[in-house]
Amino acid sequence: MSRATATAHPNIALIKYWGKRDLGLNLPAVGSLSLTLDRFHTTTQVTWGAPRDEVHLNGSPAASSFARKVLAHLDRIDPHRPPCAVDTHNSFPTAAGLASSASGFAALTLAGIVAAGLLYDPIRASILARQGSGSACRSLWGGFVRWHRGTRADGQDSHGEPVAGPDHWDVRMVVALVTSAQKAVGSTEGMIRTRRSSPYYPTWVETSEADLSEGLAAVQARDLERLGTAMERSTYKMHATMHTAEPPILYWQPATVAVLHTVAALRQRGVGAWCTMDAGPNVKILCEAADAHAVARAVGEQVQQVEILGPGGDPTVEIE
Ligand code: 2P0
Repeated sequence: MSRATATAHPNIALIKYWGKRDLGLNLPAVGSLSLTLDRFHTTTQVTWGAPRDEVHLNGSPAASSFARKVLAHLDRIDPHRPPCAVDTHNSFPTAAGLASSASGFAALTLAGIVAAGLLYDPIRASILARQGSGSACRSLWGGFVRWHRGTRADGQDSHGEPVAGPDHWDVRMVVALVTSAQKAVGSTEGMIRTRRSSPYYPTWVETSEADLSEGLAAVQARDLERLGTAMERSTYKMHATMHTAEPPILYWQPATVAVLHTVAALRQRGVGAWCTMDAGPNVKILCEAADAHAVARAVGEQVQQVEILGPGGDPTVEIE
């Protein structure tokens, strides 16, 4: 029996991943760019060689669909593995569009590899994490991370790559929590429906490469207006494909729209702040560290909770 505990941070996409070119291997239709966050984290302990397969989430036995996904992921690490026990905790709401699957599968991959006694190689780990949940392949590093779309059918060239560390640029993500309820349409289902039925989907795929180049250049130049503008464009285009799917997928709540207007008004007054939204109603606002408290105050009345997060570091792992 051996045991390892890993901690990984979620990441928020600045240029979005939406759509799969291969469902089985979780290969994306587009490349993406993210910022790994500090403070929020998933901690996952894997016991390699337990009396039986067992999965706990936030202190309780996990639902069977969640447990199946977790155990299937350990099978990817070693198809001949012994029974394993997994105990995982999120320091923030699970499955509410706050990227818990990203930090979750990154921590599970890292803890699983180390508990199994295998050599840890971040690129190999990123390829594995991607198969658990696409965005997880970006949480194997801190700071700004690019996910290469790749072209190979076996997915070996589709993984994360660190672009700039957390110290490169001291920006903030103000997370405006509209609700911590679990989302009605999961990301995977949403992506499949969008690809199948939205007339805007081909345009989303065709134009994403230009947004990614723009985002990468803006990060290198530490140009917030350039990055914020590209991020909002990528967000609105992604949500346009959801809104035009059949049946439509509308994650936005009234408070989501209220926050979007508040941030646009802040910008009119000269505050550099830009919005992004994922597969859920919460809004994340990118701004300078010096403006974060003013932004949080401006949107605070409109939502349940506001959190200010900065760039986070690499995942960590300990062997017991
Ligand atoms: C992203 N999202 O780039 C995009 C933007 C949501 C909207 O990655 O199906 O949990 O497990 O690969 O990674 C959320 O989807 O989806 C996501 P799967 P994942 O962050």
